[in-house]
Amino acid sequence: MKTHYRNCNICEALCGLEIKYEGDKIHSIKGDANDPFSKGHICPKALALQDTFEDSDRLMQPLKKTPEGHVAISWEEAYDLIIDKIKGIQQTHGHDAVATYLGNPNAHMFSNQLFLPFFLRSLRTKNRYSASSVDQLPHHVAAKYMFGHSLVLPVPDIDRTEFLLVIGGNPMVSNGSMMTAPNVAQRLKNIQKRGGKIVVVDPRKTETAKKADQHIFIRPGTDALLLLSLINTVFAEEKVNLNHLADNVLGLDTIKAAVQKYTPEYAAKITGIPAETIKMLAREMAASDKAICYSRMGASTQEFGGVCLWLTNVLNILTGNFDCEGGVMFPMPAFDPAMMSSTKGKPARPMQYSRVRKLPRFYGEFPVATLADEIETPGEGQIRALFTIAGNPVLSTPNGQRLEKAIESLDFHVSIDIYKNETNQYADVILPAATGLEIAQYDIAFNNLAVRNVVKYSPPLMETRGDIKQDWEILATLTERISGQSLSGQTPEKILSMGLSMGKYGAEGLTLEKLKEEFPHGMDLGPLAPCIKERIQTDESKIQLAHDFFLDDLTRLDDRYQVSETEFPFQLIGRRVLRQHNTWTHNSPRLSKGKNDCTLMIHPEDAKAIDLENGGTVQIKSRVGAIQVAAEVTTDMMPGVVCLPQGFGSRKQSGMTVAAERGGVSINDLTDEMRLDTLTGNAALNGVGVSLQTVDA
Ligand SMILES: Nc1nc2c(c(=O)[nH]1)N[C@H]1C(S)=C(S)[C@@H](COP(=O)(O)OP(=O)(O)OC[C@H]3O[C@@H](n4cnc5c(=O)[nH]c(N)nc54)[C@H](O)[C@@H]3O)O[C@H]1N2
Ligand SMILES: Nc1nc2c(c(=O)[nH]1)N[C@H]1C(S)=C(S)[C@@H](COP(=O)(O)OP(=O)(O)OC[C@H]3O[C@@H](n4cnc5c(=O)[nH]c(N)nc54)[C@H](O)[C@@H]3O)O[C@H]1N2
Ligand code: SF4
Ligand SMILES: [Mo]
Repeated sequence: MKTHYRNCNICEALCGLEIKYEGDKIHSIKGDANDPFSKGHICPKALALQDTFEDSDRLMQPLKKTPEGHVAISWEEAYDLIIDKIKGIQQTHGHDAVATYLGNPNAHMFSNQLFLPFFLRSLRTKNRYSASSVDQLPHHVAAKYMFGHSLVLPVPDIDRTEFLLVIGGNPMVSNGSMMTAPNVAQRLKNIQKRGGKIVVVDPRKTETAKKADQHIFIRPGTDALLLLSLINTVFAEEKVNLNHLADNVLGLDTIKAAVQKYTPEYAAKITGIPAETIKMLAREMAASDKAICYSRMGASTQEFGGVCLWLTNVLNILTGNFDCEGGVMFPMPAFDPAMMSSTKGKPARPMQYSRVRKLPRFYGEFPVATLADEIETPGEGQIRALFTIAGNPVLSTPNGQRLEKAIESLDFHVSIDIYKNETNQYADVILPAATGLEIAQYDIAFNNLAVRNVVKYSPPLMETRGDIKQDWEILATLTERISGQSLSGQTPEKILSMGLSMGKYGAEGLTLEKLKEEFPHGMDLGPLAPCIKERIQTDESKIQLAHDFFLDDLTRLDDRYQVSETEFPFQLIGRRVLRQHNTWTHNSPRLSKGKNDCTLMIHPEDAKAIDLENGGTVQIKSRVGAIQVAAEVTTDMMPGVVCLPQGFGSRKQSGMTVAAERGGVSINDLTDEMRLDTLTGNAALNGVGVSLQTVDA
């Protein structure tokens, strides 16, 4: 029996694993007690690493679509077919006729992150899309405007804070997001043990809210008002404290004037949070020199995501909790993407807008909520072919049913995935990729979001089965064949090694070789430390507090609350479940057994009003669709708000037999592709207007 150490790459928490194995047989996966960051912690989802490795539903060979369904072909035939079709389509209809969609697992594979840029450049298309615009895009936009780079992202120093205000995040289930913190449950508990306080603002009394000292219900989509009134109070009560940032911020007076009308009394009417509670929160944020306002999915995937993430930063800065211990700080990663791709001097504003709906293009991507428009609408630049790479947008982006039809109508669709899923079920070619234990592991994205500076590299553990290739090898071959240019034997390790040597710790002797040989459990590079001067990349080298880009959006915010959606009296929000990750772990038999998680949570009064009993079937209708599901009547919900999990709804046609058997409904058959944060282009997945009707048994 041998032992292997690596990080779990399923979610953002980076738990160290200790894996016992013999040949290609895995005996056990446990937490690695010697990992300096996770110290032995893991969650049940780590089992998915073994289950996907052993899964007989995994794709084992390239597949080609025929009238009789998908049939296995060789890699050579697959590549020839793809190159021939893609070149043909681009020659006839232009480069933009080919689009790409990158899904979430790309962020968890350093090799994909390093090879995708080559591939994307080779296609020379501006039609790029990804899961970012159904997730964290507002965080990046706020970062670029305020700090000068979309990847210079402030991270909560939760190990030293005394006051944590969580807006729209549920770390007890998600294990933390835009905040890499293995065993976040223990870290939260430690805040309370130190005498600190946790407050959760959420339309549902979540698993995190239940552990917190205080939970505050908020009407979905109104967080911008809450944040404006918090900042208003900080000014009104003369509690602004910039600390060491006094000479490093611009726009203080402008922000003061802008928030003046958003009093707690005004915000109370819209958010449903009493004015006194808002004032208390502002005072608590200002009173502590170790406080954090942390906003996540609930704040970013709504109609004012951009404004929310901007104001979150502003609040942390004005209360003296930015770039300091116990507040929020910038990590200093060993492989530093923000340093390697400095954007100093490049404008923050979008330089282009999408063809059909004129939505902004940030960081080379259009919002995925407009992908269907761009496929369906004829004219120059219409999308006719698509690469989906580790993504399942039919289940994960708004109005999935419309996108499913649009994708089916494409001239050509290529998918690189580990499964036949709901999105690639009609793909002309599906290329099978290695995953999890079969790939080398390093965490470029999440070291840049971690609550401590850490670093770890692990080689692949298992040989891939069947005729599977690594994503990056597939991307490299496609790149070379499309562009006609050689990548000169580049490998992910060569690029990683070079990047490490260019970074801060490289100068102190850290190399990939050293990591491999001396630090199999990973290496702790210390707690986060103030580093504003080294990180800021704005033209003035100062933090921009009050950019017109955000200020102008407040007019849209003011107008928004003049309208109420009466046809759809309830507001739908999403949730994550502890034992599943997005759409793709549902095929793990061990994770998918047990009670039905796919229920509509509803407050007892709302249920009573429509004669709905616990366990009864309810029809949910939105502008875009209708679905039926079992009800879970619970006082955890704010009245008027209902909640469905995301990631469910596996369709029978997919190749995931366990998931399809279990079924469930897709929340994105109800979410509306026309509801967006128009400022950033991020989808407004939360706060969707729906109507409910009890279905007679
Ligand atoms: N309504 C609603 N919708 C949401 C959300 C929500 O909260 N509410 N959450 C959003 C968020 S945060 C996200 S990140 C997105 C996710 O959206 P997507 O990224 O589109 O969805 P995933 O389920 O993560 O899809 C990952 C795909 O990658 C495949 N895969 C897994 N590992 C590998 C690998 O190693 N290589 C390759 N090539 N493929 C692999 C899986 O089989 C799966 O098909 O969903 C978003 N959608
Ligand atoms: N177990 C598990 N863990 C995961 C994932 C998973 O699928 N399963 N997915 C991973 C991914 S891709 C991501 S991005 C992260 C996400 O990590 P989190 O952001 O922590 O996860 P969510 O559960 O989506 O939390 C969003 C919260 O916002 C609340 N909310 C909804 N609307 C509003 C609103 O208008 N205002 C406020 N204040 N709150 C609102 C919801 O009730 C919910 O509790 O989780 C990651 N971790
Ligand atoms: S918390 Fe995330 S990283 Fe840790 S074991 Fe679970 S899925 Fe893996
Ligand atoms: Mo995500």
